[in-house]
Amino acid sequence: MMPVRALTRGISDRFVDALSAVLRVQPIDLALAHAQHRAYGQALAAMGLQVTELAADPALPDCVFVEDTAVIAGGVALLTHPGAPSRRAEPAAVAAALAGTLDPSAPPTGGASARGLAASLELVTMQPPATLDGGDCMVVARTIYVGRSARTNAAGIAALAAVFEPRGFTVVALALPPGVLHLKCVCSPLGDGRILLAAGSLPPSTFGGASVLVVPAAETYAANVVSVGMQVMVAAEYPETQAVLARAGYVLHPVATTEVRKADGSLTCQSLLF
Ligand code: CIR
Repeated sequence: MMPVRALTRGISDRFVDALSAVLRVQPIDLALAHAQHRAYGQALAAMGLQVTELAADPALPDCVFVEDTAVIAGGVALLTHPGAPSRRAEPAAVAAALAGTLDPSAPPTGGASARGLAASLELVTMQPPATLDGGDCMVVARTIYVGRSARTNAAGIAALAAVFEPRGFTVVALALPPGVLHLKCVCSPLGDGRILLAAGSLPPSTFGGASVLVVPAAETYAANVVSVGMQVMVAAEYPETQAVLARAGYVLHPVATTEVRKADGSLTCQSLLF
């Protein structure tokens, strides 16, 4: 189903302290990060999504990366237990925002599960020792690919399967190439069922019969795009990827990513679509 809403979260005042494995030659420019994040929200709106932005939490440097806090598919939002200890307080605000649509007249469902009204989302909360980052999950039709990573453990994958397999999804766990933070650092779903994949990262056959569009290895970062139908938000700094997508008929929304990249972030990680 095509997403109609996007949830984002502002940039923390402490964004400069965000986790990062990349060597920051240039420090994060906080003002530029804010400007790029505004452009990100505008691009989501231009793609036809109704955008809700949660306030940033100054105590949570990585809070802009909301994708990692939930996996949403088939009318269910699984709130994650993020792999990085410093990020474990992030899902609470996202859960509250999604639950803010609760129908007060609906009977309580009890436990960690509740049914939202406006977004029709059922909320389920992952429990430790499971850990999982949403950036490791890629939903393509009724399949959820999930990367085994430093952030997503076997119990997290089992919890994902326990929630989504009874609801008709197949969960496929994948080994990631060395040094890759999240599955969606090397691939992302396009809005028409195709997959965008960085050359040399995972074999295209990983995705069964799905049609795969390949980004040159030199532009691996740009394999992470946000898609709604034929609309694609793409990192502005990658012309070859943009040419590949334009040739394939997609409408492009280039957005600058220089500052989130300094915190190991990219495009999908800044929103939850549903
Ligand atoms: C982290 O290391 O957790 C953040 N600095 C970056 C998270 C990026 N998330 C994503 O790609 N899904």
